Amino acid sequence: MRTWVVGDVHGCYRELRQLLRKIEFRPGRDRIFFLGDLVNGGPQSLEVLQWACDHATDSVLGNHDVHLLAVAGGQRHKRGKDTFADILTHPGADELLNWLRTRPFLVELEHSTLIHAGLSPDWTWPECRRQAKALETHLKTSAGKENLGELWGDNPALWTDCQSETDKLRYTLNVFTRLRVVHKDGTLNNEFKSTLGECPAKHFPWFAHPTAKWSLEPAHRSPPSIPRVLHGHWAALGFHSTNGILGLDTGCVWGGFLSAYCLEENQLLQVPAANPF
Ligand SMILES: [Mn+2]
Repeated sequence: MRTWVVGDVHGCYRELRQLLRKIEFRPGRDRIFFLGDLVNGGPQSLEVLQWACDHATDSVLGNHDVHLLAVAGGQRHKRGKDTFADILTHPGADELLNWLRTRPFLVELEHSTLIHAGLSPDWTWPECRRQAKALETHLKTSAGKENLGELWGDNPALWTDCQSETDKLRYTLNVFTRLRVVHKDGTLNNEFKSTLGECPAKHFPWFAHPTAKWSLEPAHRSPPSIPRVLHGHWAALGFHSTNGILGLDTGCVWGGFLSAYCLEENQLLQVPAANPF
């Protein structure tokens, strides 16, 4: 069995098909995990979501996936730049959206953990797991479905400022789907999207915060060659590998590449965007 982890597809179905050909994807031999943001931005969100629903072993949820769920449920307005109208009008939309709604925010494989964006420096590994599970469970309830809109917003930006369950869920959604850099005091910065070199003063990439609780106590006793955490979301970072953290959003929708990483063979495969800018 080969385990492939695929970076942010964003509706780029043509590139996904090319990547699967390059992998020589065979159901039964290969399992595919997506790092979230399956949809939006590219031209074929419906086809990507359908393929993932039918063939992927799993996908973690990204910010664009959750935005789609909120628009479909009437809790958020569609934005002019959104390109997932094809899903909303599809006769099979309910089944596809239900599959998406029941995806996790954190997937643990034998040696590796998959997330879309980041981990909070204020969480130990058990807390990372607990918060992901709490948010997943919430989204599956009818109250969670109907009140998805209340999970939008930047505050509380500090874990210790969360006072209610809703605060914790909103903070958790921001950590798992929007985070790139954190202030050294642990405050989430949900706006920064640029390159590592432009990281704001007194901030660290989430995976390099020097006192992050999860980093002090490894989740897995991984062989050094196998990445401990794989994430997407940070296209400006590009392919990035440091201290067992692997970033796989290589900006396909922005004219970059679509990437897949095989955990068993430590192999990176990429295809270029069909329409490079
Ligand atoms: Mn994202």
